[in-house]
Amino acid sequence: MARAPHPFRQTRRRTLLALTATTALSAGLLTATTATGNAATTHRTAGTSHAATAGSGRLPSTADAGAVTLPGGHHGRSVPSAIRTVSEGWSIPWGLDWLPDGSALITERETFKLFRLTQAGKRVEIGTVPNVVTTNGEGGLLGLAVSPNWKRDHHIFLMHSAEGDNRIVRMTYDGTTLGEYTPLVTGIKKYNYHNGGRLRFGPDGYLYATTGDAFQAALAQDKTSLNGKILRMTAEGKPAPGNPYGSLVYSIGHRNPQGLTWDAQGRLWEAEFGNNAFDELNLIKPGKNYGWPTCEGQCSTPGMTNPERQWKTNEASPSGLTYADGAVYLAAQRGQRLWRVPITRTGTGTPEAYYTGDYGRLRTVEKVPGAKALWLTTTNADFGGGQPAGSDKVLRVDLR
Ligand SMILES: [Ca+2]
Repeated sequence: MARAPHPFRQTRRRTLLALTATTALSAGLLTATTATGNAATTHRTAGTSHAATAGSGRLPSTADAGAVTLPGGHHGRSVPSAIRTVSEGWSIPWGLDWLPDGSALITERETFKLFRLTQAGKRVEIGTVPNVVTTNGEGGLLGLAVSPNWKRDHHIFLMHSAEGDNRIVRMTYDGTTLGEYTPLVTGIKKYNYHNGGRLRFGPDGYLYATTGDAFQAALAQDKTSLNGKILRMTAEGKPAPGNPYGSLVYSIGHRNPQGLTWDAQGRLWEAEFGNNAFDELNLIKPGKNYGWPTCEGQCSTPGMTNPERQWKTNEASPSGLTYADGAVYLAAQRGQRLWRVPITRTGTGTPEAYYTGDYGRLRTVEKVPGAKALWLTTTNADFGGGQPAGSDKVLRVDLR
């Protein structure tokens, strides 16, 4: 798509928030104009680094004027207002999910360890996940999901690279000890790169997983392959009822997806790494084909579903994705920023970037349960960041 210099200079976001019904019309023009735009401006607010970038990869398919015109004033209005370090001394923290007491379980990709971290920042090492191997790239110990029934079953779910495959396994964690290891889905092809790896329980109670194409792009279009897909399964690793092909496969045509989240309407959003042109934010529907490798970003090939948003890879390269208070947040690695994308009734509003360059590469972002806040992890100790082991952090972002 064309990327001509943008004529609109975005002023402070509060100006946008104060738009009246009358000026909402011009806001619509704003977002329409950004369809051909690029970075508009960068500004800093007191206490918080806040780089606002308008017009990254706006796609002309949805009416995102709704981002500033929805009634009630409750939709998508909070923004990052403060950031602080919760915990230091991490090495590529990757999977993160919450226990009922508000503490988090966190995996480290290359140490294969599982930790528990309280909201107050107390870290306890729980143990090492067995059978994990590094891929000297993007594999290792990846996603983590806590059973929705954890108080009863003490189950946690992990996705990792093993000697011969990538796999999804179940373990027990009773609050103290890591126990029984049960493979649920094996035989997902692995490679140094493109291993996907996010795990998430959906509002329907089923477990979703993202798998990469393992550097074999054609697998993404092969409905019988587990690679380059979003998978949906029962807690036993069986195809969830209603899956489009009667298998684990939920959607196809993905390259290296690592972000999954559901919005307030229960819609599934996904973030994935593009190759060298465009990263994507997709609205996922069962049985749809998201294009890779025929398309990277938006295209007009029949049968392919276009992304809702796309970014140049140096602006994003998104891993984690989470929904909070009317927006999705993408943790960008190469882009070294946190993207906030308003979610509207019909699509997305204009993305804004926060903390650009301030914390290096970002990996995982998760909404803190019961709080208007996010936890955000860095991934500077990976091969892309080149920082020593122990140099990563867990950060807390307050929304206001
Ligand atoms: Ca795509």
